[in-house]
Amino acid sequence: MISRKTGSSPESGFSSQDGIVVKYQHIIVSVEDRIGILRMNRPSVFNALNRESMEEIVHALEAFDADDSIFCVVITGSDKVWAAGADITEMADASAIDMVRRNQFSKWGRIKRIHKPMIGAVSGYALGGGCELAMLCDILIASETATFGQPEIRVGVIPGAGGTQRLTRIIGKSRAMELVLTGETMSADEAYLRGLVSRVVPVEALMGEAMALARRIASQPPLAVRLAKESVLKAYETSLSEGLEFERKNFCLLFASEDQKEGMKAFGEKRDPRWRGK
Ligand code: CO8
Repeated sequence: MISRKTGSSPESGFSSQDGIVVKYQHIIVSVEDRIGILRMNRPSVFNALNRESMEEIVHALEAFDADDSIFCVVITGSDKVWAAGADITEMADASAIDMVRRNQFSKWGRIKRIHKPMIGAVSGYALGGGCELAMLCDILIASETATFGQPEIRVGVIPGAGGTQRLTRIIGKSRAMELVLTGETMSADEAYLRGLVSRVVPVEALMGEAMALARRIASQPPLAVRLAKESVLKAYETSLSEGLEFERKNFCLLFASEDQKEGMKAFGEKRDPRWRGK
């Protein structure tokens, strides 16, 4: 169980069901209106993602995913920065073998397996690993100050957690190539025009917009939300005919749910459906 929000201040601890409290150092988690909120919080280094913070992020997301009372997740940073990339100081002296043995990439793979919808509310810098983390979210909302980029080339490497693949699929080869080869950044407006984010809002409206969207998703039938997310993500990983087959099977599967019966019955009775997640 994620510790519940009391009053208006978020909590930074994680309580397991047997009462053990795990304190997070680099993130703040809270729960509000059935939405799990994860805020990256390493301000002194622009939320640079070191191994500990990645451990915490994955731990919190998996805990949200396992908690039946949580229906949607919002990930955010501060007004100034989402995350300025992997922690360069932690990697600077590493050998290739160190990097292989650290096996950090398995954490990123675990984020991809989260079933609940993840909305990224991005303000300020989303660079390198920060941009890659943003692209693991299902929906991105940006503030007007959001800046996206893969500047790894400027520190002698290339993106390592999906940047060359996901950015290219989202914004197209030519512009992705420019960003990856020059390390230059893209504004929030450009990110919107190229389909990386679904809307751009003033900084002060960012969390309100993300939470309102999360609430709208949380009010939908959870099984259908889960299979809809899986089906949309499949579009990135497979051929059209395999994706259509996958979608069709998920569509048929939902006819085994009580929520499908309730949803269609409520439509006929001209009333709001009561979802049970079954
Ligand atoms: N790692 C470590 N520290 C960082 C990072 C980072 N990525 N980014 C910023 N910081 C630190 C700075 O060192 C500085 O610390 P201090 O005050 O102690 O000197 C503090 O944050 C503030 O930074 P700046 O003084 O540079 O602030 P500016 O406003 O001048 O600039 C920038 C902000 C533009 C964000 C600038 O800090 C910057 O360019 N940062 C690096 C961006 C970058 O190159 N990111 C890519 C990193 S490599 C990567 O992400 C690879 C991912 C691979 C997957 C991960 C698997 C391991």
